[in-house]
Amino acid sequence: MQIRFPFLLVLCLLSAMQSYAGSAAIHVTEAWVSEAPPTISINAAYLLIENRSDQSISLLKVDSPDFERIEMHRSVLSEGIARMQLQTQVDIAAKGQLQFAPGDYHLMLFNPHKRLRAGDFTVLTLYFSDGTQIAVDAEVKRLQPDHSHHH
Ligand SMILES: [Cu+2]
Repeated sequence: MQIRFPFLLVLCLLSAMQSYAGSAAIHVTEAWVSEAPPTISINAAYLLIENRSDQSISLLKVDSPDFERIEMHRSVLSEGIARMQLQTQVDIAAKGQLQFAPGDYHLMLFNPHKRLRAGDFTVLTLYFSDGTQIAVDAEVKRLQPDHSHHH
């Protein structure tokens, strides 16, 4: 923060942020979901998790009312072939951040209850090891054609 607010005002701002995001320590931003082709019942989702606390925190589970099941994956290159590894938890270091992005960590969203098109929104709820739950709105966006083969 560039400007020095009076202390009480800062406290008010902090508590407002806390009630909005569910946690002062963990911030989840840039959430979006890739639009799936009409015949595919799997979407991928990406987001940025920031851990502002002094302790490492693990992401344990993600769910959404619009999907039957969500898995945490990481894409790794082995012998020239991109493979996905299921992650039972994803650690975010103290004062660190983790970017979920195409070709790296991502969420796999299975069996949408309705077809989601670009411009739609869904809610992703993230469950962390410290008990924090954070729900974020994720916009559905079209992937660029040259990224559509990542699975
Ligand atoms: Cu995957």
